[in-house]
Amino acid sequence: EALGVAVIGTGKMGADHVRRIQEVTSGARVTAVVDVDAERAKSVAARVDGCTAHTDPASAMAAADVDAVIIASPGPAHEAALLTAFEHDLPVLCEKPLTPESASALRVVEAERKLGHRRVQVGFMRRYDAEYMKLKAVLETGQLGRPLMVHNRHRNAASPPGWTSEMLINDSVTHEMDVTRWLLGHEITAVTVLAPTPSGNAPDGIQDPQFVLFETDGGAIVDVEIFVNCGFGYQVQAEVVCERGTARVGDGHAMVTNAAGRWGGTIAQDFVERFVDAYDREVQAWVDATRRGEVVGPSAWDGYAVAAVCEAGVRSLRDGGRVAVELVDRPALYGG
Ligand code: NAD
Ligand code: ISE
Repeated sequence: EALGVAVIGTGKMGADHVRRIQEVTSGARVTAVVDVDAERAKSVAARVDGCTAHTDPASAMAAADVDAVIIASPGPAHEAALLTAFEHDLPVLCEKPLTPESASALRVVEAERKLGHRRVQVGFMRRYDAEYMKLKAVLETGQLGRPLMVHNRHRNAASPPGWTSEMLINDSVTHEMDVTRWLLGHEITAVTVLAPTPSGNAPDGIQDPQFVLFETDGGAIVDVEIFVNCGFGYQVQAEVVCERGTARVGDGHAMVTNAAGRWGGTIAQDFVERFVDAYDREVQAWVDATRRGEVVGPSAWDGYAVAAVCEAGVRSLRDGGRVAVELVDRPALYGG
């Protein structure tokens, strides 16, 4: 029987996940949606046969036809929804961030540890992107030697209203934090944020772009250009420099045209377009694992570690200089 999924938060990501589960994913159906905006929940539910609309995550999670939960509400609402899911022992796909601070992330880790088994997959979808998967596979063969450095570019066309300088770290560079830990198998030990004179196209008061440096416990150096008002589109690129060669993804050369004395291609305009296959693969992997009674993918521990790196990054942005990352010991549940 199909897995009954409740989707909490029906904004940009949540509504897209509802569409995905109904139209793309096999083995699941949306049985409930939740939004504090009752009208939004109702209008999304109306598009799905047998789907109920709720304004309170707890009422959806108590429903008999809800077997699993996708959390796509804003980060500050994640902790309460996660703890309620644990009370019902429901599997969860939680959009990044797990929670916005390391203290709340640690409370989630502790609650899952008390439950005694993993329940959470965090929505770090780049691990499911075909190009990033190829990059990891190449590194794992060892043919390029040891990774020494990673250069990342992360560009968005424009920042949404209400964005702050800290959100470049907490909402955007968070993906490079996860990718670094996953690709290299290292922990990030320190963060340094450098800030050029902001672009004239950045909203007033927003430090955009930023140049972020990670040091890792495996001795690698990782840089990230984050630029969320680049104007021309959505671009995510990574180049790993190893002892015997380099490997690079994200150039977007699926098709190159030649015409009228010029060559070129198109640039995606947002993450929904660029990472559509990654989200599809991520949700399918979650559904398949859940139906097998397993949990795969980025864990609550990964969510906690990234939250701790974000805090160091925000401190470096605010106070300048290099900030060390402090992590608690990794519990046995997460391989510690
Ligand atoms: P959004 O603002 O478009 O949607 C959020 C929705 O949640 C809104 O409809 C809002 O009314 C609702 N909401 C607010 N508080 C709630 C609560 N307590 N319970 C239930 N619903 C609540 O935001 P979004 O861009 O869809 O982002 C949602 C989540 O997805 C965030 O965690 C964000 O970081 C993440 N995200 C991930 C990616 C990715 O690439 N993986 C991309 C964008 C956003
Ligand atoms: C957004 O929240 C995401 O998660 C996207 O993947 C990222 O590229 C973007 O900068 C964030 O705002």
